[in-house]
Order: sequence, then structure tokens, then C-alpha cells
Amino acid sequence: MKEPSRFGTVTPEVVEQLSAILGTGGVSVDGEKIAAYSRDEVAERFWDRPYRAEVLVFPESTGHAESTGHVSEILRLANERRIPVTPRGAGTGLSGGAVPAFGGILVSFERMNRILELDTENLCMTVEPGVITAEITRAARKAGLLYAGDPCSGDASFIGGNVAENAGGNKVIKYGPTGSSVLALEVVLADGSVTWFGGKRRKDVTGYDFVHLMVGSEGTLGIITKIVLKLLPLPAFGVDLLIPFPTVEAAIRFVPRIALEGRVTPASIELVDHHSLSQAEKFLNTQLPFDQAAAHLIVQLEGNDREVVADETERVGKLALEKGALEVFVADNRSSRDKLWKARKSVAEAIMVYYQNYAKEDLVVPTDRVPDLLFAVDALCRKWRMEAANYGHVGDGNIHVNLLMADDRPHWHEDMEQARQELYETVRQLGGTLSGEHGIGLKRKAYLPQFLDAPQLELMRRVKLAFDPNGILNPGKLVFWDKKTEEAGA
Ligand code: 2HG
Ligand code: ZN
Repeated sequence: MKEPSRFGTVTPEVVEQLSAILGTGGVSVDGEKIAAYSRDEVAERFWDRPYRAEVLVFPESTGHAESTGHVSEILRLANERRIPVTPRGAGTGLSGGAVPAFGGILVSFERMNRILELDTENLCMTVEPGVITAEITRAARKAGLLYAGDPCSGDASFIGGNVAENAGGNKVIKYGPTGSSVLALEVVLADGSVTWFGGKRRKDVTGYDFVHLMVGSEGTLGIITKIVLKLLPLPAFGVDLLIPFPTVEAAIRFVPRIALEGRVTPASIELVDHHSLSQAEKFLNTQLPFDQAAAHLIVQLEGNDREVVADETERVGKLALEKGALEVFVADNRSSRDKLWKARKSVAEAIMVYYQNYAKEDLVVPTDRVPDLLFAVDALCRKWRMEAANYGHVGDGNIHVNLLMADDRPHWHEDMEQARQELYETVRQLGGTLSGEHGIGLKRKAYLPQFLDAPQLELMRRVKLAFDPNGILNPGKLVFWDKKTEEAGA
């Protein structure tokens, strides 16, 4: 990535100006601190070099709820001086979206962390981007309401990052990804001006749908400073079914039967294959039933009528056994449900602990092609002497294929790149796409032209230019600034 010449640098004078905006406590040039904040969950060894911001800033909400505080002033300064600005949430991202590819100013939202309003009349909540996702869930629940976003990293991730990447998670089949819960956004544009997209409204065709253009735009179009989230009534009853299968294919083939024959829409249908489960079990020092099975499905059912939920549980359970499940375990109390989900949500972290060289993928294919994808992954692993852990949101056709190397071969990175390239080609042929919920970021950008055609890449460039004429907002991510960077894959 070698295109930094169009950017200004962070001089001591710029640091002084930033300190005048934020106070000295809001600005850091400490090398160690900058290094710690200049990364996300993608291992640094994945990059060809370490990426570092030049200065780290911590905007705060300055007083009353309508103030965008510091962000507007930071952007005005950065835009005048052509300094890159990278927004950062909690650093739980899996695509390098918050990694400052061209140095510049790294904006941490950890001090903009207030829940501003819980509006029970309009069933919505207004929050700042630095609120931890699980706090939103808890605050809604206290009022008998549901915030439906449920990324696996929800205990740590910030809502701003969830919106910027359009995080998915475990309840997408029923409620959609983060974007489906976003009603409105306050956005600071590249020149520091402030606008609201959307409002506390369930319908809106007054102009382009900028709310959902912003969602998933990875900080490349504007910086989000407030978010209005849709809430729903909290379902009164919930049950999780843990269903082991003798083969991964049998588990996957069962998924569409739940809707078609069972006439049920679960809140979640998750897949955990044997290798994934054993990593989580080792990590948590725990054991789930039938853990020698090739795959487990977790099916979550919920509703307001106990009898209806019990009836659906019965139907899905019976159907599963008819379709070859080894057993059906029903978790209907807090501790058994928590144990199940803890195991599911720990797979990603466990893999990072036990493997040094890995690639975490976020592939999506039409649901009926998931078995083909996994056959191809098997073949790929044999060819490249790798292992795979396959798990994730099978109800959405979104599988986290994790390519793992048990050895520490010297050219691991080259092998991994080749394997990823081949994997992506298979995904493309299956009618799938590159990322369902983790985003493109730095990690997948070079592969975008495999999935988006030239007119679309050009359109993205023009949209970017309209929002951010100087290209200062999270440069290096999602959009090829010009034909030259596209050809260089940067
Ligand atoms: C999950 O579903 C997360 O567990 C992380 O999206 C997936 O790291 C991964 O592979
Ligand atoms: Zn996921």
C-alpha cells in the first residue's frame, strides 16, 4: 500500500490544534498506546507491515445531547490539512477496518459512550457510538424490550463499529443484521458539517436511503456520532435446541426443513462442526453432549406463549430425529442456555489461542450451496496441508470457514493467500460473496474486483468522492480511490 503522498502529516502544530479542541487529556502521541489502538482482531502478522496512526484522539460528548462535540472540529481540521482519519470502536473487528492504513488521526470512541434516550413510546433508543452492544441489550431488556442485534463479540464491541460494519451475528434470520435495527444516524461529514439521516420513523422515502448507505460503509463516508435503534417487544419465552448430527451435510440439509416442514422461523440457526466445538471445549474446559458428533446445530425458538414455544420445540425436535439427528437436547433454563451460547461464542477466540497461523473467513453462499462450499474446503485443506474449522450462521448461508495451519511453515502467508484466493473463486462460482458481516476492511480489499464488476467499483468511487472529496475518511478501505490503486489492489 504505497499511495500516501496525497495526504498531509500530523505535525507538532496539528497535535497542538487537536489539543486545543480536545484538551491535552484527549490527545495521545504515546507510541505504545498508539500501537495498541492501531489494530483490531486481525493478527498483526497478517499484514505486510505494522500500520500505525500518528496521533490518537478521544472525543467526548461535550455536554448536551444535541452537541456533536469534538468530532466536527477534528474533521474540519483534518479536511483542511488532508490528514487521514480512521474511526475506531472497541477493536473487535475482523477485517482490519479500524486499522489506520495511512497513519493520520485515529479516533477512539470510548468516551462517547452514553445511552442518551430510551423512548418507550416510539420503541427506540438513542445512543452514542461508544456504547458496548451488550449494554444496549441490557438497557432494552430492563424496559421489557428487545434490541435484536446479537454479534458474538457483543460483550465487548461498540455499537458504532457494529453499524459501520453492519455486524450480523446470531439472530439475523429473524431480525436482520444491525442495519435492520437502525432508524437514524447523526453523521459528521468530511468537512465537519453535521447532518441527520433518517429519524424516529418506521417508514421514510423522502430522498435517498442514506441511513443504509452509511450502515456498512466502514467509516469511509462520514463519522457516526449518534444512532437511533429500533426496539421490539421482548419475547417472554425462549428455548435452545442443541442437535448433534452424524455428518456436517446432514446438519446443513436439515436447516431448510425447519421452515418448510416445521413451519417455524427460529431466531437462530447456528452450525458448529466438530473441530470448532473441540477448540471451544478445550478453551472453556467444558464439555457439551455428543461432542464426538460431526456437527451440532443450535436452534433458538422464542415467543410469548409458552404452549406455542413448547409445540414448536416438539415439532423441530421430532423433525430433526426423522432427518437423521443423533439426539435433541433442549436447553430451557438460564444456565443450560448460557453454557451452550458461551461455547458457541468462544469458538473464534479459542482458535486465536490455539493456532498461530490462520485465516478467519466470513463467506456467504446461497443456503443450498453450503454443502458444496464445505466439500471444496475439505479439498482445499488436503491440497494446502491445512485444517479447517467451519461454524457460524448457517441459517443465513454465512459460514466462518477458518483455515488453520497446525505447523509453522516459513512461507505460511503465501500459502494462506493462495488458499484464500482459491476459496474465494469457489465461493464466487457458487453464487456467494466475500463477507457477510465482518466487512472488507484491509483484509479483503484486494479481492473485491473478484466479486464486484467494473461499473460497480466505479460507482463506489464516485459515491466516495461525493461524500469525501479529499479521501481522508478511513482511506485504504472498501473503495479503490482511483484506477491505479485498484490495479495495485490497495
Ligand atoms: C462468530 O460468529 C464471529 O463467532 C467470529 O463472527 C467468527 O472469528 C470468526 O471466525
Ligand atoms: Zn459471525
